[in-house]
This record gives sequence, structure tokens and C-alpha cells, in this order.
Amino acid sequence: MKRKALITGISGQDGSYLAEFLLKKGYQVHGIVRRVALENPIQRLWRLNKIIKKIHLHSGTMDNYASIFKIFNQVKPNEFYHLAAQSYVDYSFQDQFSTLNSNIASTHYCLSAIKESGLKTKFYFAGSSEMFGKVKQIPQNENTPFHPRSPYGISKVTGFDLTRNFRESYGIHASSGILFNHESEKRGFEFVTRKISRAVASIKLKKQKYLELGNLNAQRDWGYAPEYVKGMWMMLQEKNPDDYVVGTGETHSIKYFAEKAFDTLGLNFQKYIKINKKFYRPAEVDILVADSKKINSKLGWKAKTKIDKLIEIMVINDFKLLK
Ligand code: G4F
Repeated sequence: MKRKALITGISGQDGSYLAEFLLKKGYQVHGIVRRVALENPIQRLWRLNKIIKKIHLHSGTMDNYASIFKIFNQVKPNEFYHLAAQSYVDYSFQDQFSTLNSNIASTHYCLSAIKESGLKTKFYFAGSSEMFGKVKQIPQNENTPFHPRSPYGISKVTGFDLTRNFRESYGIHASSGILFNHESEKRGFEFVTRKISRAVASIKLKKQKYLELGNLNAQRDWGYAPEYVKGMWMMLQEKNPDDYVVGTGETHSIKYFAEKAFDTLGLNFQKYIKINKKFYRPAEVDILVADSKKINSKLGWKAKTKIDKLIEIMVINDFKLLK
């Protein structure tokens, strides 16, 4: 019998790559999406285009325990990947209530569904390097204390704590991946990397004059998203559940990313960047860099794509799309 996986957030960047990956591994893949997404698949499910006929989509809402429990109980998955979240950090300052309520409650609901069902389903929680926030050490590993700097970061710390607590209290095979920034051609346009790659292509094609950004000095550990979903799966194949930091171990500033991105199409970034304070955050996470020794040595996972290649992939993709 095929193993079954249930994915929340299947229509997002990570969810769609994970679904592709699991299909290749021979899984029966199920995903939870909002009813409005099923009604408007062209706009809302574009990341699943390639595989939409091969997966099973269930209409549900993450804000409602009954909805999650019903789908979970219908599918009875072997593996449950909880990726759905309000994941845009800047927006989490503007709408603290919905970010906190929905990100925390949805994780609680997923874990409770497993507990109440009594099934031996393995659980993955999408933790985030935003949990480290005002970092206590460089690089950050699984023992680095958390100091989140945004409602989003706080919601992820709580999700992480819930996951560990259900593991310790009820013996659920529940693991958290503490993923550092991971980008791709499927990245949402509100995140800085895609905002830059899209703008570079658009400026090159004379459809846009300049690009407005916020803080150029923040540093991030950026990797290539398709590689990271494999790490999620590897965690659930382990005998024992655990938590893992997942990143490249290299960090670069937003300025570096922008400079290289403009370079890719032969443009000088200084001519096109304008700083707009409206893109600054009330509290910034200044530097993130992963110490991924644990996942390297225990699971054999390692990031392959380097930053310059990632930038090239994203810029060329946007250039082709816009052309
Ligand atoms: O691309 P960002 O919005 O990503 P951020 O905040 O690092 O969060 C992403 O990675 C996390 C993993 O650590 C995920 F958990 C989270 O869900 C999300 O995927 O911003 C990156 C940096 C920030 O320091 C921000 O201040 O870019 C800076 N920045 C400068 N100008 C900007 C802009 N960010 C955005 N989005 N837009 C700007 O114009």
C-alpha cells in the first residue's frame, strides 16, 4: 500500500516542492487548501500546475479544529507536514492578532488531531530561523536560545514548543525543522529576494524605473528551497523525532543579493535602488547564519546550491517570465 502524506500549506513554495518530492517517492499526496483556492485554481494553485491531477486536495480551514480533524481522519496519513502559516514577517507586525492566533492555533489543532486519533502519524513542524531573532550566538544551532523579534517569530517559537511538548507528553513522532531562508522560482513576490529578482528583470525590460527597498544591511542565510523539502522528509524517516537547524552556513546582506542580481543582467544596482523607510521593520533580525552540523552528520543532508547560483536562477526565471 502506498504511504500517505498530508500537507498543510501545499499551495505555497515549500508545500508544492514537497508534494512533487513525495510523489516521486511513491507517496499518495493529500493537501489542505482553502475553498476559495479550489474555486480559483489558476490564481491560487499555480505552483501545483505540474502535479494537480496527481494529488488529492481537500477544502478546509486552518482556523478550525473540526475542519482539520475531519480531513486528517479521512486521510489517516502516515506523515503529516504542517507548513501552512501567515509567513510574511513584515505583515505579522501589521496584523499581529491573526498571525498569532492562526499560526499558533493551527499547529495546536494538527498535533491534537494526531493525539485524539490515536494513529501513529509522524508530524513535521515548519520552524524558522526567525525564532533566533536577536541572535545570542553566531552561527545558530539547535542549542541557541530563542529571542524572536516579530509576532511571526513568536508564533513559530510557540509552535516549536507545542511540537516538543506533544512529543514529550504523548510520545508522538513530532519533529521541527528550523529552516533558514530558502528561496526559488516559486517564492512569493512579497519576500525580498523575489521582489529583487522580479524588479531586475522588469527594469532590464524597461517596464520599471527603479526598485524601492528597506534595510539593505540585514544578513540572511539563503538556500534553494527544493533541497530543503528533502530535509523535512528525512527528519520523518528517522527512528526518533528530533529538531534540526537547516541552512547553508553562509550569510550575505540584502545589498549583496541586490548587487549580484542586477549584475546578472549587466545592470549597476546603484543606479536603480531607492531606500524607503516604509520597508523597515519595527524590530529587525540583523544576522542569521545556520550551523547545520547536526543534520549534516545525523541525516546526511547538506545544502548544495550556492548563493550566486540561486540569484542567477531567480533572475533568469523572472526575465523569461516577463519577456
Ligand atoms: O525576504 P524577507 O521578507 O524574509 P524574512 O523576514 O527573513 O523571513 C523569511 O525567512 C524566514 C526564515 O528565516 C521565514 F521563516 C519567513 O517565513 C520568511 O520566509 O526579508 C528578508 C530581509 C529582512 O531583513 C528585511 O528587513 O530583507 C529586508 N528587506 C529590505 N528591504 C526587505 C525589503 N524585505 C522585504 N520583504 N521587502 C523589502 O523591500
